[in-house]
Parts: sequence; C-alpha cells; structure tokens
Amino acid sequence: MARPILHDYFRSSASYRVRIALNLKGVDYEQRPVNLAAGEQKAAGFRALNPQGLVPMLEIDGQRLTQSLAICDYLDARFKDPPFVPAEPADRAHVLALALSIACDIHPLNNLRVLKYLQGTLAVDAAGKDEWYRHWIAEGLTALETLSKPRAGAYLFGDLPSLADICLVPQLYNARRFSVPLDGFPTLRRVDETASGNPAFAAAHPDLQEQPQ
Ligand SMILES: N[C@@H](CCC(=O)N[C@@H](CS)C(=O)NCC(=O)O)C(=O)O
Repeated sequence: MARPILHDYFRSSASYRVRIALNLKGVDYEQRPVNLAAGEQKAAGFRALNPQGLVPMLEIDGQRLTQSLAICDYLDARFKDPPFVPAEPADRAHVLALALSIACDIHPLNNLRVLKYLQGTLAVDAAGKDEWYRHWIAEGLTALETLSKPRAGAYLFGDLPSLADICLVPQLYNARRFSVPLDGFPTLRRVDETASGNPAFAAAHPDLQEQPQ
C-alpha cells in the first residue's frame, strides 16, 4: 500500500480524530498541513481536493476521503484490528451515539467558520463568542457524561478504545483551550487520562504535530 497522505491542521479536532484512528490501526502516513489560520482550506488548490474546504482529507488506496467519521469508518473496514465499534447491535448503537453526540451536536457549532460568522457577520464580540463556545461544549459534555457513565470502563465503552474515545479526546482538548470547567465530568476526565497513556492517542496530540510557520 502506498503511504496514505493526511491533509490536516494541528489544532483541528476532526483531524486529531483521524490521526488517532490511523495510529490505532498502525497505519504509517504522511502529513500535509493546511493552515486554517491563514485560510488555506478555502484556496482553490485545496478545494479541488475537498470541495467542502475542510480538513481532514485522507488520500488512501487511490481514494480521496473526507469527513472524519467516514474516514474512521473506512479505516475500520480496511484494517480489522482493533475494531472501532463493537459488533453487537445495541453496543454498536451506543458507541455510535456517544461519538455522534460529539461529532454532530457539539463540534459543528464551534467550528472556525461558525465562530467567524458570529464575529464577522453577526458582530458578536469576543466575550460573546467565547460564551457561545463554552455553552455548547458544557451542554454536550453534560449529556455525554450521563450517557457514557453506566457502561464506561477504562474507556468510554468498556476497557478498549472505540470511536467514542476517538471523538472525546480532541473535544476535551478544545474544551481546555477555551477554559471550559471540566470538574463536572469525572467519567470523561478519567477516560481522557487513560487515553493520554495510550501511544496512539498521545502521538496524535496537537502539540506533537508540525505547526504552520
Ligand atoms: N464534519 C467534518 C468537520 C470538519 C471540520 O469542521 N474541520 C474544521 C477543522 S476541525 C475545518 O476545516 N474548519 C475550517 C473552517 O471552518 O474554515 C469532519 O468530521 O471531518
């Protein structure tokens, strides 16, 4: 297999998910940073690769894959171990629900383009933008703490990492960046602590990625 190419940005949490997923599957890959702060994702060159103008985008097996969860799904189908979702239907639905509660119900509200629209077009001030950011994270994590607690072990579902953890760790990184208090989320913090000791998660951390000049 040719070495896959991941177009990403060090602080992008959707990219962070795919880095974790690639690492968990043991897939070696090349990174091509797209500088979101400089607007490179909107340039014609990158839009030709991903018309959505978003990272991540993964070139693998002659395909160009977009959407982090679709990429994780591809990797899970392509590389058997370790599985990202359990096989049993009810367990599978539970893990997907945890992952989607982050990827669909928290993350999109706090995306760069949404924050820029709030500040640029709707003239929300910096304090208002930060309040917006923290509000949606706190609300989403509150639900996730309750949803995940009964079946959490070392990770969000039992003792092995799943797609839910792949989504959780980058979201908590974002939460800390914006000083969202995490005291009320003991299960989520415990799982995050476990994951930080897992090399696949640790190597994907934004601080260890190439940063744009
Ligand atoms: N649902 C997409 C979201 C991708 C996304 O929002 N990426 C962000 C970085 S985390 C981005 O490229 N933002 C650029 C922008 O908002 O202009 C996925 O999961 O891949």
